[in-house]
Amino acid sequence: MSKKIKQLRDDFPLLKKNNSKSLIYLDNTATTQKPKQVIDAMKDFLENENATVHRGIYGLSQKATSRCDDIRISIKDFINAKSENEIIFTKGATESINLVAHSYAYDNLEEGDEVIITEMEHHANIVPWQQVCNAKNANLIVLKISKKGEIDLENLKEKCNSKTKIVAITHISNVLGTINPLDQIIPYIRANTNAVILIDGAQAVGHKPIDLQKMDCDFYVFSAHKMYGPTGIGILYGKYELLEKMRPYQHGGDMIELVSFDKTTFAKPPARFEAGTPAIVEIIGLGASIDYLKQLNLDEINKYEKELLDYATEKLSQIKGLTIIGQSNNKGAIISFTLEGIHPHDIGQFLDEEGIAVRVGHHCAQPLMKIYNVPATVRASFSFYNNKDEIDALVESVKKLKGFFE
Ligand code: C6P
Repeated sequence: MSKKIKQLRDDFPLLKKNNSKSLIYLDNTATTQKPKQVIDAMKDFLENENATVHRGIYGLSQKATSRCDDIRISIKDFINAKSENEIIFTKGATESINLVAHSYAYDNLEEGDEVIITEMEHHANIVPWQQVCNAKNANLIVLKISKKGEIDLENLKEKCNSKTKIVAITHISNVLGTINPLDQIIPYIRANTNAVILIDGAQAVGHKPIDLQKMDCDFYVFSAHKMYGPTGIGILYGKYELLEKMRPYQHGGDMIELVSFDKTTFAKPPARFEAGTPAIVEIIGLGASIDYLKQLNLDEINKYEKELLDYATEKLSQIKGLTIIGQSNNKGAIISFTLEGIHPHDIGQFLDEEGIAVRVGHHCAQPLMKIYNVPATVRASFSFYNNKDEIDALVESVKKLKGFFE
């Protein structure tokens, strides 16, 4: 670990707090901790600059408006979108996917059309498509994954055809950790279908550099709270030529051009998709988290998090009866496992008593649990502020628990 990465932990107040035992936080896939820079930016805005946006002629409001406009540009640069008008503020990845399902899919799917997802999707990237397919008599096609937890590319080739209208795939699985080979998948879909492609980036942004012009998807979604920002704010990126043709998701203030009692015309994107007063303080927090990430070297962060993953994989694999679910060669720093004879919830509870926070359960991926024939898993997920000592503590605690059962 470089000195710079090691020092970053000091930016996170919650990790410094010492109750009876210090916290070992290994639930970064659910939500990351927040650096002081994000907390301070939000506090400072509330204390010194709070005002509404897009609605005030007075200086304070204009300043808030221009800060939010600047943050939209900063996000555009961070993910290398073509224009800031392709960046829509939503509540998070879930709302972003629902927005596309409602504003794009309901209008464009016809009976017999097909929407492709994969077996490793989070519920947020299953249920919206399932519901729109039900409503439009379209078919939800689910791509198979291998035992290791990788998308079966042959199956993708078999399933892509002229009926394929939408393909929605996760960038990184929140359970298996698999990083999907989008550099192979997206060009194949482009060459063989006219489908629009949505990538669920909830587990990727903040962990690796994202270049959307290079990736060439149509929609990309993510949540600020998984990238060191606040909850309640996220992003939908959409290619402008698609957004321009989509109808609004919600109606109300700020998304209109002209309103009369007879009819309404709508603003151009992104405003068209941002009805109501936005989550201004959260946007400020997201802006600060992007600034924070921009001063890091994400390639270096990615390498370090992979080092933690490899270390944890090696150590956990040595425990007899422990099975790692998701063994792709290309993984984000997420490790799910089961332990023979001990229910994941009991493991989670024991680890909590040891001061270790992991997630247990189905991780909002019930179909995936069924595929692996497990009721639930224990999931440890790492960030750059974690270290090998914490992994050692996790491993020792799992061994200790196992000892009680022997
Ligand atoms: N996964 C987890 O513990 P929201 O809740 O909208 O911020 O993100 C939804 C979402 C979408 N896609 C993926 C791949 C995700 O991992 C998540 C959130 C959390 O795994 C909470 S269930």
